[in-house]
Amino acid sequence: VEASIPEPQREAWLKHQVSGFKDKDGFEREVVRHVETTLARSLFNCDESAAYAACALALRDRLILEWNRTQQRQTFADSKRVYYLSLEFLMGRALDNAMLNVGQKDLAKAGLAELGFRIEDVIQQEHDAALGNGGLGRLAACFLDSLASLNFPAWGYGLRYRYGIFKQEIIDGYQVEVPDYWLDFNPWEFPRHDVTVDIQFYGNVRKSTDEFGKTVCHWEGGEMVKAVAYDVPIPGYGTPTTNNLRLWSSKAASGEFDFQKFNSGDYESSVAEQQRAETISAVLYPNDNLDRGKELRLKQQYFWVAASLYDIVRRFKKTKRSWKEFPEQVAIQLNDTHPTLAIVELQRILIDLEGLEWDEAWNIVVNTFGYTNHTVLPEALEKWSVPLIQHLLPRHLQIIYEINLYFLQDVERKFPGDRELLRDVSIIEESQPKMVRMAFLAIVGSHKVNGVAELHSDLIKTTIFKDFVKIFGPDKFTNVTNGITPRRWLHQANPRLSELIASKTGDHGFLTDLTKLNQLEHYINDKEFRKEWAEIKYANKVRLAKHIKATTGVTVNPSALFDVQVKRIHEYKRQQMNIFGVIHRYLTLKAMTPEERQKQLPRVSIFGGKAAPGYWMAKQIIHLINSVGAVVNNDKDIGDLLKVVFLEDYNVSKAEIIIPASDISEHISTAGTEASGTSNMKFVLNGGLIIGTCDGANIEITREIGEQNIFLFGHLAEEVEDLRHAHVYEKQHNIDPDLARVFEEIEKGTFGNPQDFAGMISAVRDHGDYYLVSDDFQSYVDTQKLVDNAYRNQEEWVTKCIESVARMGFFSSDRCINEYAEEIWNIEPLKVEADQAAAASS
Ligand code: 475
Repeated sequence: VEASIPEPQREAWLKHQVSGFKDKDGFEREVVRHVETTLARSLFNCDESAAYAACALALRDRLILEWNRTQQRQTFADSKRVYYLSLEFLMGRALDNAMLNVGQKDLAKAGLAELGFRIEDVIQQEHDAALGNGGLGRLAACFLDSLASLNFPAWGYGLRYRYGIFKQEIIDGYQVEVPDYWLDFNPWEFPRHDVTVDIQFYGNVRKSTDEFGKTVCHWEGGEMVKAVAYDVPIPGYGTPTTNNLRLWSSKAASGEFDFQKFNSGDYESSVAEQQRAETISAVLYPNDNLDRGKELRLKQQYFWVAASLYDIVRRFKKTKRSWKEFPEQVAIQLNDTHPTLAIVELQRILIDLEGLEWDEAWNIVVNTFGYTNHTVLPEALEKWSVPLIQHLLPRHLQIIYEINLYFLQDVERKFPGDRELLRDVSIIEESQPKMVRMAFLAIVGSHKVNGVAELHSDLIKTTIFKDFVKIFGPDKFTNVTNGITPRRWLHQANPRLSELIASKTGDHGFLTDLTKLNQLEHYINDKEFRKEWAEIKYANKVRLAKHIKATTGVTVNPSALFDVQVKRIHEYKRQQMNIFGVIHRYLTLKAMTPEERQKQLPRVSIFGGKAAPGYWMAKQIIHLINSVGAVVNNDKDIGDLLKVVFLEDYNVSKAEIIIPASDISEHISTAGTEASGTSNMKFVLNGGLIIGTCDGANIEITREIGEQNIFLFGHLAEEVEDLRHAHVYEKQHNIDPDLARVFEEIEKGTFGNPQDFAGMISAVRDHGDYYLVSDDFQSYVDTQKLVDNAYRNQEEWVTKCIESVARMGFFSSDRCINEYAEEIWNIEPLKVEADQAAAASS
């Protein structure tokens, strides 16, 4: 590295090398310097937000140094890199995470205290980076943390949305969406105005013949948009490795605006053109598990994919290797089908621009890509209309047709004469208009396809992708069960629990090898330990109760059982079943004598989550929850026995407060619909239990922690099809008396205008009950009674919680990333010298 500085200047450069703060004093000096110079504020005018800014800048300076070194080290080592392509990275806040990962939080806490600030208040000033919808986006963020912590040479590639997921306000019980303009002050990103890529759209394809008589395609004309790179450092935990997340922002291609128009006096329309270009990266589409097929979304996808591939190819070319070595140097993982055009784009680069033969190019492509599926819901499977792709990306459409042709020829060879099979697996759906099935394209263009939990990986092999298993064989399909980073979801969100665990296991080693949690099994009967454990849970509940009071005005008793369901609002996740269950509980309590009521266990039902702005039913569910809360929370007969709250604007930083405070959390999707779930893992890791269906990762969690430690209920995935069939064709609905009673009460107007909730009821009673609420309601209610009874025995409850945490080691995203690395990417960590690692953690 040093040798790269020219001799005459080397001494000067090395003499002034920046080193970052070393101790508390140095940290304070940096904070004060940033307040006075970078922020241009006087010291007596430094409020918490300025303190946050200065603290972030001081930390950032340290990160940058390790980040630069990591990039140099990785370039020098010249080993294989993995690129994680995701349209979503739900990062949350960065400061706390950065301080913990570089091991400077204690020092910063002491330093800030001397300057007159509480570190908790300073941390709270940061705006969440909310560039994602839910599970898929948060998984990408956990993966970045693990990739860096495990020293993998890895880059994330995404879009730099000007607006993240909308902020949710609850007004009169209804969701209102407010734009999330989050870039006002973002110290964690570095614009690279020198790293830009011109991206082409529209135009047409011209054919020519080269000197050897070979046909060459030229994509010409159309529009150009510029992609500008913004880099975000991703620090690993306890290691100097600091990886890069590169986010692309769109700009008009030729300078600031069109000078020709400017000169001809048409200033307004040249500004308009600039704005049109910037629109591409302006907003994150707010749909979770839903594909709406909007043209701008396709533009986003190609813009991001083309810029990323250009960057990856440029980096590869610097190594001067031959193309056939590309898959030995580069692994690209597709986070769902959103980046599937990358397959087509790489093929285009290789055959049109680099002059490779089709077969050679295609081999390289397939060996480079891996595809992860995250959902089996039919409405979420991406399809793009052929005319739209033809218009926007004419050359890509030709290549897609050619990929399909060779693929179908291969199928025909393996299964001669099977016309039905050809139709079923064709990448082109013969509909009106024709559609490109992106999942099929992703499978054909990748060497591995994975699901995200065992059940889900089995389901994709036997349902939506079964024909492809027949064609490619079972080995192309695999499972990598999701995981979560214990750094954010234990150490950061629940510092007291992390310290308690460290005090028993000897150190914080469980944060990098989560299986070490199993040592806790030795302390299950340790009185002192159990007492502290329960105290920590209680303190976390007090903290949440304060948040509930401050944000909703509702007073809740921290000794009550906290029952939490926080996740995107979706019919398949069945928040409607939860609130019907709450109504049932309310009616049961109302029917009791005061003496009977005295014996009941107090419960707080906590909901949170966003509804997609266009998802009418999800919005109705939010409204019902709030309406039930308004009645129940003000009913003198009920008092503390039942409270119902809906927490506004659920996001990553709120999750960090809510999850550690849960006693029981709900993961109650219709069996076979939730691919994995990851919050289920977070709740158990924080000493909460689960009520749930046999779905997604719930099944593997049960296997790990033991059946005695989870409350499972409801029908199984294999029963779902028959039940649905019976609803529709045999008009069979088993609305049991309890559920009927709930509907009756809603229809009586107890919770406001019954018209407002008619859709929710009729979906279950009259329209086939697709999500099987009627089938599972009774066993759900019965199982909630078991939860009550179990919670009454606090000794046993605590035993269940400790035992569960001790057995959660499997669900670290580190395990998960190691599986991807071995089975899909064929990549190894880049060893960091021991002294460097020690320096980073000191
Ligand atoms: C699953 N989002 C969780 C999580 O694997 C799983 C799809 C299409 C368009 C927009 N957003 C999506 C998802 O499909 C998604 O978030 N899937 C989730 O992925 C991580 O744990 O069960 O629902």
